[in-house]
Amino acid sequence: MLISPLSLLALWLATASETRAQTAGSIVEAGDTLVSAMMMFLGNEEKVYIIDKVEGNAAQINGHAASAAVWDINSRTAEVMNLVTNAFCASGMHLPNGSYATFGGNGAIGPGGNIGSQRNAAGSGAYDDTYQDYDGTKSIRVLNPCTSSDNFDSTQCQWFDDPAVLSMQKQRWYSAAEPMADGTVVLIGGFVNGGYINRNYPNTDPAYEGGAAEPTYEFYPSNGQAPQVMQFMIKTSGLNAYAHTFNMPSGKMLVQANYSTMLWDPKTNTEYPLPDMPGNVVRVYPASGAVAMLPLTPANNWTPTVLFCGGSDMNDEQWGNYSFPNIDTWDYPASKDCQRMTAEPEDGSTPAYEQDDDMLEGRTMGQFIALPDGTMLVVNGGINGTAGYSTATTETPNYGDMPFGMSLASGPVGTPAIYNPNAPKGSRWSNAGLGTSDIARLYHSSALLLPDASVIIAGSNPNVDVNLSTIFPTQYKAEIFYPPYFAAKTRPVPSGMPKTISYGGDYFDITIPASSYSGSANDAADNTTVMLMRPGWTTHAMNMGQRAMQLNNTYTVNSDGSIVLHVAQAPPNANLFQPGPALLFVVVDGIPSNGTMLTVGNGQIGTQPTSAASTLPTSVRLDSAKGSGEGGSNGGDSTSSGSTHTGAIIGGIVAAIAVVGVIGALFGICMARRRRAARTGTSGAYAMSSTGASLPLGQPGPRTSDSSAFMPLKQDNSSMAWGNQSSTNLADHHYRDETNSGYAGSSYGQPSGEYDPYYQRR
Ligand SMILES: [Cu+2]
Repeated sequence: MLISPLSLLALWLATASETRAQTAGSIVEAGDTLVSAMMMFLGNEEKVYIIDKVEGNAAQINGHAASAAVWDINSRTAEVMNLVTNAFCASGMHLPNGSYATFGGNGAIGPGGNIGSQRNAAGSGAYDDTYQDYDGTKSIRVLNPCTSSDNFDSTQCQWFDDPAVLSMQKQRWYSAAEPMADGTVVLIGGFVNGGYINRNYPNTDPAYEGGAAEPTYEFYPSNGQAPQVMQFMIKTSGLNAYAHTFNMPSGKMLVQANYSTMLWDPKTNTEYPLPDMPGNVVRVYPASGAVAMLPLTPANNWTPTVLFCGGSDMNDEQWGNYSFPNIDTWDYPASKDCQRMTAEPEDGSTPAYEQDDDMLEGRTMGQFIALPDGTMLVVNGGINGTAGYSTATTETPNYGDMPFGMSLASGPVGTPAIYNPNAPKGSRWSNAGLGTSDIARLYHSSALLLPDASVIIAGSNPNVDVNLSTIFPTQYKAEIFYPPYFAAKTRPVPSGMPKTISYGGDYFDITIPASSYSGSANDAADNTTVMLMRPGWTTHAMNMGQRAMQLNNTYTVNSDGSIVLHVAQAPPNANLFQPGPALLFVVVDGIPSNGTMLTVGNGQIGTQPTSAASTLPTSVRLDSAKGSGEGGSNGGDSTSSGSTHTGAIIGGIVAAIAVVGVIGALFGICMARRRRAARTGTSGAYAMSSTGASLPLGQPGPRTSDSSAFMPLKQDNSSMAWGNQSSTNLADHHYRDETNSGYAGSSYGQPSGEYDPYYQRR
């Protein structure tokens, strides 16, 4: 029987979603996000939620440009969602019950990033008639993640976004967000309305900048306390937005901004200075270093160490002010410096920065993704410049002379790199076997660990509004990066994964069948880890709340080759891994299972129940037991990439692919031509490389946007958008939890669940 090549092509296309090659080290395109992915978070095992700033996205919802979407992991397709306030450069965090909240943003804006057509008394945008967005500077937006079995049109599956009901006490743009042990989120600092860096120059009012800076912190849910000034925000004035904040075992927070570092007690507002950042490398926005906590493991007794890599060592004057930098940042190399900080050393020694291996290349806007094999992936960013966008710098006052359009960075780095925290110094970084993307991921890009242990990479728009023709355009394409462990022929398929993890208490059992590994069962059991992974809330090269924690375990090897893992609960200190959603992976010989979404803690805001650390039975070995899985696992060797792990179905259509090979080849040629055209076309060329070294620095590219339409979102105090913000636009009756004086738990929140507007309706 003859089957036409076209029908075979149709068959191949129809089954393509189940036959995706998952080649270790590769980066593959993964559909469109509909809105540019300035922010993402993993809602559950099916859905990634995406938020953009308000801009002129073609995708519409309710008669206006959409600024939010939900992306389905299996189908790699997105659907728009409705947000009504402008989440431009907000922060975000999970809540203990698995909901997510995003905090603050910008005023209402219209086309070209101009202030919305209807203004607040202070002159910022209250609403815009075209984009139909509202002021988001105080917004608290809450989402309860849903799955395909839910009705996405129901209120419970949509964003709650009503500042008249739920809002912060202060306007915050680029605030930090970090949860305490009881799940209460601390919101720290920010700009009032926006800008390049958070100061005027000269800097005569480092606390408030005439009303443009917000040096206070507050809590969500509110404890009723008025926002308090954090002195550290004044000390670090200018470069203090999106401060890096990590809760420490004591409940103090490690806070890093500008050149400064401290431990801070959020309950008493007490500051404990730590050493300055060596080399005066700035890691916060817009230097935007890659910063993350290293995995918490039994070997380090779950002692947090934070790794700071890249950013910029531009000097104080070069940084400029609210309007723009004083220098042409795109010519200034980003830092490759890495430093470790253990702020609360186990041995009680004095905390100090420790020089770590340089990255393979300098990066601004590089981003760390903790992987379940215990390594740290860095993706995205550029080799020169900073985050942010502008129509001018002091050195280049005319927009038409800016070589990369509004982008203040250049030299996008398309090749990821992997840092192994346990490798000897001098050998911690590698990009061997890792592919290179030709999609620039600069300002407003993002990345996130997915349940199958791959990584979604999306976003990038260093432009004030949607611009599809400039050199670094608004980007809607998502990509998936497959880490080296995708070279494994067999992935573990554990059973008995729990739905909750407590702080201390009885251990639980997870079974690994013999088919999940090859070789000696004893060896496999010895090389198995159970990893609790929180992908976090990603925006601006950060994953707020990201954590990786190895749970203690012992094991029993059975004669049939199955391995029963006896797994401890999380250590009995909720400061280490704050309550809320996480993925649980079983990792055998460096090869992770799929992650199971679960809840750490009791799902409530409030003091978390703790018990004594789990007591584990002694391991039982059996020399004769062996695995029956297909061999050739990569054993965690990150250099052995290049082989392919695919679903079984792919073999069945090999013949079909062979028959359509000619068609495919023709298709491939067309695509290659189009890609070449895209790279070398009139929209301006840049070369992606692993180092970005071949970039045509200073080479002007044409641009199409109308600079006269651009109004910087932030200005110095001469701008009418500034002055003391009276915040008349938003209800001053910000959200407060109910008073419950009888509750003896946390003084920072109430256990009612009312912090989450969805809670009582679920
Ligand atoms: Cu931003």
